[in-house]
Amino acid sequence: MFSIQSILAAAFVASTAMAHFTLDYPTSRGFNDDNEPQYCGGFPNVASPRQPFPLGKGPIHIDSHHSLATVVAFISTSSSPTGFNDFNTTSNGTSIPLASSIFQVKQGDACFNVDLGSLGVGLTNGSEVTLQVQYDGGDGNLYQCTDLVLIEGYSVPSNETCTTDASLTNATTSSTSSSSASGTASSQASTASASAKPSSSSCSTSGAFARTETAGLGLVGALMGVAGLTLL
Ligand SMILES: *[C@@H]1O[C@H](CO)[C@@H](O)[C@H](O)[C@H]1NC(C)=O
Ligand SMILES: *[C@@H]1O[C@H](CO)[C@@H](O)[C@H](O)[C@H]1NC(C)=O
Ligand SMILES: *[C@@H]1O[C@H](CO)[C@@H](O)[C@H](O)[C@H]1NC(C)=O
Ligand SMILES: *[C@@H]1O[C@H](CO)[C@@H](O)[C@H](O)[C@H]1NC(C)=O
Ligand SMILES: *[C@@H]1O[C@H](CO)[C@@H](O)[C@H](O)[C@H]1NC(C)=O
Ligand SMILES: [Cu+2]
Repeated sequence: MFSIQSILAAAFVASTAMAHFTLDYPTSRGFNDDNEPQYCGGFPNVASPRQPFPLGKGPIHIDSHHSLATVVAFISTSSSPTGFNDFNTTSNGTSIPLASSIFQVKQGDACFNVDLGSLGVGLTNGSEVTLQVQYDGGDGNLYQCTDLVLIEGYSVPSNETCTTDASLTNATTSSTSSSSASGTASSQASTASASAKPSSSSCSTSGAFARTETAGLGLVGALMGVAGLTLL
C-alpha cells in the first residue's frame, strides 16, 4: 500500500503542475493551473502595460493539453472589466459578438485569427480591450485573459502570424468518432460567454485526471481512480 500511495502522490503532484491550456500570444495576464476555471483564469486585474495588437486581423496562439478541446474567444470593450458580464455588452448596452467561431483543437500548439475592428462595436485605433479565451477540454470551462490596445496597421512579430487558422475548421479525435465529438462540442459550446460556473472537476482532481489526461499513463490513472478514495 505504501508503494501505491507513493505512486499516487507523485501522479497527483504531476497533475497539479500540468497545464489545461496556456495562452501564449498575446501574453496572458497570468497562469495558475488550479484557478484556470475562474474568470480570467483567476487573474481579475488588468495587466499593465496593455499589449499592442492589430485593430484588423491578428493572431492568438494557445497550447492545448487535452486530446480534444472546444475553444472560443470573446472581448470586453471596458478598460477595466470586472466579470463575464463586461464581455457580453458594451457600456451603452450593445451586445458584443463572439470574437471567434466556436471550434475544436487537438492537443498541442494551435493558433487562430481574430478581427476585432470588424465586430461592429465601435473599436478604433487606440481602443482598449480585453480578450478572454474560453477552453473546454472535458473538465469544465477554463479561461485566460490578455489586455490589449488596438493599433491600426500594427505588425505582429513575424513568427506569431497564424497561417493555419484553427478557428476555420473543427479538429476531431478520429474519423469514426467525429459526429459524436462535434455533438458534444455543440452542447458545451452553448455556454460560451455565460456566467462563471466553478468547475467541479479539473486536471488536478483524480477522477478527471484519470479519465482525460492519462492516455499514455494507464497504470497510474487506474491506480489513482481506485485508490483515490482511500486517500480522501
Ligand atoms: C453604442 O456604442 C457603439 C460603439 O461606440 C455605437 O456604435 C452604437 O451606436 C451605440 N449605441 C447606442 C444605442 O448608443
Ligand atoms: C494609432 O495610434 C497610435 C498611438 O496611439 C499612433 O501612433 C498612430 O499614428 C495611430 N495610427 C493611425 C492610423 O491613426
Ligand atoms: C516567437 O518568438 C518568441 C521569441 O523568441 C517566442 O517566445 C515565441 O514562442 C515564438 N512564437 C511561436 C509561435 O513560435
Ligand atoms: C465546430 O462544430 C460545432 C459543433 O458542431 C459548430 O457549432 C461549429 O460551428 C463548428 N465550427 C467550425 C469552425 O466549423
Ligand atoms: C448577456 O446579458 C443579457 C442581459 O443581462 C442576458 O440576458 C444574457 O443572458 C447575457 N448573455 C450571456 C451569454 O451571458
Ligand atoms: Cu484540463
